[in-house]
Amino acid sequence: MMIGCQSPQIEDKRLVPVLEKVQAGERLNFDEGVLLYTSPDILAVGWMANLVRERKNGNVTWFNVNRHINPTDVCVASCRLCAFGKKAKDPRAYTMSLDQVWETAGRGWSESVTEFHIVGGLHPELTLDWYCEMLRGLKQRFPQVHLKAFTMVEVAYLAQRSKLSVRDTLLRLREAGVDSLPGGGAEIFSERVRRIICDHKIDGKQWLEVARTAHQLGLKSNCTMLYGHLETAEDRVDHLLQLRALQDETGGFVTFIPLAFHPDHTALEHIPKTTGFDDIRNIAVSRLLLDNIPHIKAYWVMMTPKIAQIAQRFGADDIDGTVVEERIYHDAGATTSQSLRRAELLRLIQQAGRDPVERDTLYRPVVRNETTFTVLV
Ligand code: V47
Repeated sequence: MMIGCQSPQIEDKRLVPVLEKVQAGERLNFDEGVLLYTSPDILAVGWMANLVRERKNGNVTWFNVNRHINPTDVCVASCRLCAFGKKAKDPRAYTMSLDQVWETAGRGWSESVTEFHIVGGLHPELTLDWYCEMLRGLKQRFPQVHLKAFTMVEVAYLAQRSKLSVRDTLLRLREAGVDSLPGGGAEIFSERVRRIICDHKIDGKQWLEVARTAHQLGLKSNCTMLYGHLETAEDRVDHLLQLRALQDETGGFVTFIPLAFHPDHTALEHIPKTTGFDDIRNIAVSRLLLDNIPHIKAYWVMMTPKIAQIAQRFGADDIDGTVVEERIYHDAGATTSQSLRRAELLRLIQQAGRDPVERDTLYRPVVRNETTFTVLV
């Protein structure tokens, strides 16, 4: 039977009008978003998300061969949600030298990395010039690797420290080698919640404004939402609809990544961890609400490879990459491994009945022979 002609078993009859809209390709509204978050009928919600996922991405699940680099965990902000950031005088804090950054980058090389994902704390002393030198050094040593670097929060902080506009800061970073921006730091846009979980960070409006400026300069970015802390279903829907509105304007978001809050070693340690049901639901609802963002990523480090695999049937079309070395989630108690080999990613995707396609950061297929890779443009 053709996709789109089928109908799921719907136990929660309130979802019938939503199903009709999804089948007709119509945009869902705020109340429908809240219903999707509160209905116990996860199979119906997942069925709809899978329909949209297959319309947009067919049977493909994307993955990449990447490496995370976190140059420093020193951070002037003390966000309650975070276990990664440390004060400069904390004996556990670290800051890499430029040579250490370049050496770290080279360590994942045997897997022929196509992307470096570079984020870190808001360091009170590292300058924009230092970061630009870091980027230039990476480009010089690894010219074929895409640099996905600096969250909107880091860009805003670097701009403020260097007394430049966000636009000029982004221009400097792009000139030094930034190819696109990762999606972190968005957390949840609700001011009420943001005041509690990350009151030292830029607010939601500023996050969106930095993203808007990046997109206007032609830099693509990802976007995220942190869930599973103090937010309500309404806060989640509001967050997703604000991302959707900006995407209507700029078209600059490539992937959305829902991020489950990991409470260990944070000031919010008393909050229980998210459940598998919640993780799967966030994938599905984001696929349904974000009708204009091409990809939904099930980040295996955060949700475990097992849930990320199941998510491929509930709206996700991406599983992230090899990662190699992850600190932000592991500092907050993640028990997943630090890296997955390419072969393991292939096995996970294939056993979910999907066709794995290796991509570069901007979703161009990567073709490999034994020693090199080619990006199909
Ligand atoms: O920016 C911080 C969040 C983000 C915690 O763009 C926490 O492709 C949960 O943004 N529990 C980092 N989350 C991860 C991230 C990301 C990951 C994979 C791919 C991409 C991409 C982006 O994690 C942070 C913050 O929003 N975070 N602390 C915590 N305790």
